[in-house]
Amino acid sequence: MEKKWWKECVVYQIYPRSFKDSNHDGIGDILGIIEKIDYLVWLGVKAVWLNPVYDSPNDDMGYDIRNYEKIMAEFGSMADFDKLQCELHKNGIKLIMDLVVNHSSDEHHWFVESKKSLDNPYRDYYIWRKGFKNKEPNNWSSFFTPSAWKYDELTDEWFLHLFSEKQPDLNWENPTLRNEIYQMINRWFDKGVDGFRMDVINLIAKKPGLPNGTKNSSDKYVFSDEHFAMQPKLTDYLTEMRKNCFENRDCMCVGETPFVTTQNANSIVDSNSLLDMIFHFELMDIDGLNGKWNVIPFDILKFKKMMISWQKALPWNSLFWSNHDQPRTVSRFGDDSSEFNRTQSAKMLGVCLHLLKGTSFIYQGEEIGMTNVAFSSKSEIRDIESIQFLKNAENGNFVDYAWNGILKKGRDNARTPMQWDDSNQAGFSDVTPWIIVNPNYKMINVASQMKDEFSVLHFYKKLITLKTSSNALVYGDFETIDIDNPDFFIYSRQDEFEVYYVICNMTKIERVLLIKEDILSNEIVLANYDNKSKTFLPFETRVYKMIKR
Ligand code: TEU
Ligand code: CA
Repeated sequence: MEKKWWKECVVYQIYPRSFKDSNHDGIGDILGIIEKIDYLVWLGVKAVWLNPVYDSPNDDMGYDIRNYEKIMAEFGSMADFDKLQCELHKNGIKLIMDLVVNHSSDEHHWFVESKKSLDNPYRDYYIWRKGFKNKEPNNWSSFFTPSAWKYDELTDEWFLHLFSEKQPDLNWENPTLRNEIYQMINRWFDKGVDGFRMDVINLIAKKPGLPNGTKNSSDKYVFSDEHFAMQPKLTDYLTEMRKNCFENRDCMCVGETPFVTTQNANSIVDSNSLLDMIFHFELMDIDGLNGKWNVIPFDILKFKKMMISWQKALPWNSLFWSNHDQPRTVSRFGDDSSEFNRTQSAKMLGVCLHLLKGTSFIYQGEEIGMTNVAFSSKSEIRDIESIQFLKNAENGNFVDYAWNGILKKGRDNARTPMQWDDSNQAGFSDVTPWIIVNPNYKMINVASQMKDEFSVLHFYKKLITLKTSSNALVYGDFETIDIDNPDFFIYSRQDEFEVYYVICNMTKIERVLLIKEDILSNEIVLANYDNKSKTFLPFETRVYKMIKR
């Protein structure tokens, strides 16, 4: 297997708005990130992915970009950015930027122009259509709103937006637009960034003719990913982008790709090497039935089979439990009902996922086991997806259901400030922040865990060191053991010199391990209990190492 720096590092995801506020306005910023570089170095991460830091009216917290080459004023200046990049590089940390090119903000000058007239040179940068019998051009619904179309009176046409009304989709069929995007990407590379996480990149090609969706076609609006995800044209665009931007650069590109499957992932990653790796959504969708809000219990066997199928399907995977769009890992997949279970399950989950084969992404706060937030009213919610969902719920009379869903799955769970210490506002800021601090910050924070060698934080540091210092854990083969065991996830990673055995009791109950392999006589290199017996305690995990002779 080809060696690459991005296979050998753990990536730390920073949501800048909620990481550290340096200038007392309650909003995290770039200078705040710089203050915390020592922490990143201590933790052992070798790359940082920043959520969008570009100029934006923040309808969708930076995923609606007004200017791709200007820094959001609340976050600082381009000089601050340059300083951050320089400081990170000095400390051996790569910088991965977010690339949001399925859509822009409606305040981007391209769209401001595009709206002006049918013959404006920028008209074709976006997807405009005549109405169908005075209604939307088709029945597509969007991620955030009932219809994916918005009417514009001036030219009597509608524009497509797969996300909010302030996020019009860019028209990738237009070669001039594509070229502008490639040049913009190259200017960021010329500044020195090391790669991109590409937002919903598999949605950029839409099916020609934009046909009506057919799922539940009795509904007025239909979610029609069959017409906008993984379309044939996508590989053409990615091939062109790779040629123009990524080829001959030592960079990393990871595509965020909803709806991708183990069957079709190979068309955009791997042999065609269009993308280095992808974020698929199968793990994120595992506890939802027909959509994220209908929450069903986490099924361990289903989880194992799914992870194994991805390990087998692709030579290289991305590994993540959470991100800025998802609830907190320990609340969702572990157990946050007691301090003991929170700590043990957070450690077990860390081992269980991050020692698989692939590049690990750790979302800020995961390393201290931050939890979901007990929001108490609508006024505390900031996320456009949750706000729109509540609005629909009010109209449709299902507010209790919606609120329950938001507490469990809402994106704001991941967006409350990083909990640095037990001082006011968790050491994030000294004024009231843009979103509430999780009230549990006095108990769960970086400072207290730094002092406790048995904390989740110290465990994560060891886990990161273990993973990144072992060839077998980076490049080694993956095999499962006792695949049908409903309680344990057991696998091995090995190269020609070493074998690692990873054993996780994924349940909150003591379990006896019955397997024919003799694993337990090997050396333990990482564990969350001091225990060597066959009886695994609640959420117990052990990593064994065997030297081959
Ligand atoms: O997310 C894409 C995406 O598929 C999400 O909308 C996801 O389905 C949703 O968050 C689950 O609730 C990316 C960004 O990560 C997200 O923050 C943006 O809102 C979205 O794209 C639009 O840019
Ligand atoms: Ca600030």
